[in-house]
Amino acid sequence: MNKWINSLCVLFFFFLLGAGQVTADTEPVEDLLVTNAWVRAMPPGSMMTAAYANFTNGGYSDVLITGFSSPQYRSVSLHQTTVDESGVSKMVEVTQLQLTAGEVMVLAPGGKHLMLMGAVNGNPDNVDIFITYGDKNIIKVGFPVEKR
Ligand SMILES: [Cu+2]
Repeated sequence: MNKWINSLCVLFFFFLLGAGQVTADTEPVEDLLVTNAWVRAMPPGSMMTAAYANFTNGGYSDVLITGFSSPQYRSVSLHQTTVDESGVSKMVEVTQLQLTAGEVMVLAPGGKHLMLMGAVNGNPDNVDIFITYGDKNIIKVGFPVEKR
């Protein structure tokens, strides 16, 4: 039921996006859209996991994402997984994420991800993540925990 409602919301957002593009002189409805959000399910007792999503700039100007937080994890930071010359995989923190108008940034396993560290109260079924962007805008996005 919840998933069904989520899909409806996503469809509705894309409808709004499309409508915005037809009448370019109106204000954008949403400048930051978060879709396909999920958190990797971890074994009981794990203190950390990773979150993934697509970030879409549905507005007409650049969007700068500057911060992430969650009441369920002590630390939420954006990481980029890279592989160095010797084939060793490592993660580097990305402090800001700039999205140009219309850009879609995909966070996926093996690339960019949100690192959730320090589970406050065990492994949740759903993680609320607050995203700060632009001029002190904050949106709350629910990330379902999934075994993938
Ligand atoms: Cu990481």
